[in-house]
Amino acid sequence: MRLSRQTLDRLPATVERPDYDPARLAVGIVHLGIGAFHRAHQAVFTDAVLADDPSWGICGVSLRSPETRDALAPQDGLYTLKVQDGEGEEVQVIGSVVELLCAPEDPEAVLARMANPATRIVSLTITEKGYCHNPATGKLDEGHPDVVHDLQNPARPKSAVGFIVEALARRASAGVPPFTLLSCDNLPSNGHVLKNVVTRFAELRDPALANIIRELASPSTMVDRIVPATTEKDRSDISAAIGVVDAWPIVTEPFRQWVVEDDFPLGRPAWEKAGVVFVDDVAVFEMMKLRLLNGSHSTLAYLGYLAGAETVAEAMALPGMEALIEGLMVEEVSPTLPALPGFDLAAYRRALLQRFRNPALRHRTWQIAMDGSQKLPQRLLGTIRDRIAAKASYDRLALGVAAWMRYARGLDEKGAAIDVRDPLAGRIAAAAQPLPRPEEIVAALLRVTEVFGEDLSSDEAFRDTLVRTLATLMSKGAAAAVKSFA
Ligand code: CS2
Repeated sequence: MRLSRQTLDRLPATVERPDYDPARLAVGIVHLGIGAFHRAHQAVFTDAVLADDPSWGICGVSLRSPETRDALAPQDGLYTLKVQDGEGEEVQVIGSVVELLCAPEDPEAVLARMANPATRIVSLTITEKGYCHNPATGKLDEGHPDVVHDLQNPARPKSAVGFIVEALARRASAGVPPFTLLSCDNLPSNGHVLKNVVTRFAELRDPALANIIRELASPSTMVDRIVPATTEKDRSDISAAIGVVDAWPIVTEPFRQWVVEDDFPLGRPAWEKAGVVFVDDVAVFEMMKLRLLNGSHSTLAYLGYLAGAETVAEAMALPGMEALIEGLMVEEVSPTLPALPGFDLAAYRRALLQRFRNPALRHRTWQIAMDGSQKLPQRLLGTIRDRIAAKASYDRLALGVAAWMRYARGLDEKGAAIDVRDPLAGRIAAAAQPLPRPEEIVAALLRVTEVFGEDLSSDEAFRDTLVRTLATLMSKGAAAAVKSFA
């Protein structure tokens, strides 16, 4: 038997379930990129306030594969959320996703849903690379194959940007006001980045449309919850625990945070009742989270992977790693953060270390290592720029970057191939793999200016620091390099 509206009544009493009738929900939000993160974060905050207003149900769109739709549509969009740490677990069924669409199969259905006047918010978790932008400059990559395709085929788009602009064009011609755009990806000023790429794309299509888009609301957000990819074991354990089959449950940690700029001309769910924090400017929160959490995460991922740690918790247990990460946060990142009056930064950092240690989450270093070329700029390189400007040291940050270079080259410490997933993987491996010497590898990778920007690409002191760090990493190995911080 499958989890569905029909079987909700059969769930054990310990399983929390929707406090509203899922059959009465209507779609008010279209979410592009219905992956695990959305389902553990925005969909959960929304689920908590639907009893007040059932018009904010979510239509979840996959831009690539039909897997999520295939798993959840037979379950009426319902799925289980298992929240766990070393101390215990809670199990809840989430009902906020009411419709599932797979864009490549039926782009027209997605556009119709986005153009529908009842859709007032279009939110996104499409990962960094989904923005088709140059990570160093934040500008639309006009040569991106999906951008080129979508400009030529506006009614059958592939990219999120293409879908958004076509849907806005249809709304404009029908006299329907634009929806609010809500980026929930780990990019600094994600609302601005999104609006910039969308506006530029519209300019290339039709300047009149670009003028309309310039006026739309695209608040920035800071999102936070650690959500590892679901495993087969999660599926079978959770299905056994709830007594019906759930084809795609989600496992996550207790911590969750969502800070949002309050700019929703067509309204929004009463998310504040679920703990969402509304602010005028999210930039400081975003910088803090991207640099402290995600910067540490990427450092843990590359060094941990190279040293043979499969999960973040295992990487944290490597001798010296905790001291390295704590030092990175305290000595090198925190001094670059603007003041946040009344905010206890030390407690935030302590909580991060504890979250990274969570033994109940099997968060693979390989998963976080993905798409490094898109992540490095906002996680480590911006911090390094600030440290250079302040004439301050950045040895631990450089170790994170050198570990990325070592990893992205595509050969592990035993010379075996690494399954590097990154839009630039081919180019990076072609440039760096044939080269044996650290100075050559660093020089080759610094030429990737969409990662390093023109400034860092040509900064000699930065280059020398990386060469020195990569040389140590290559001669001693990652485990020993980490151990030296013990
Ligand atoms: C991680 C993030 O996969 C990654 O790159 O660093 O997904 C991280 O778990 C989230 O940003 C936590 O909020």
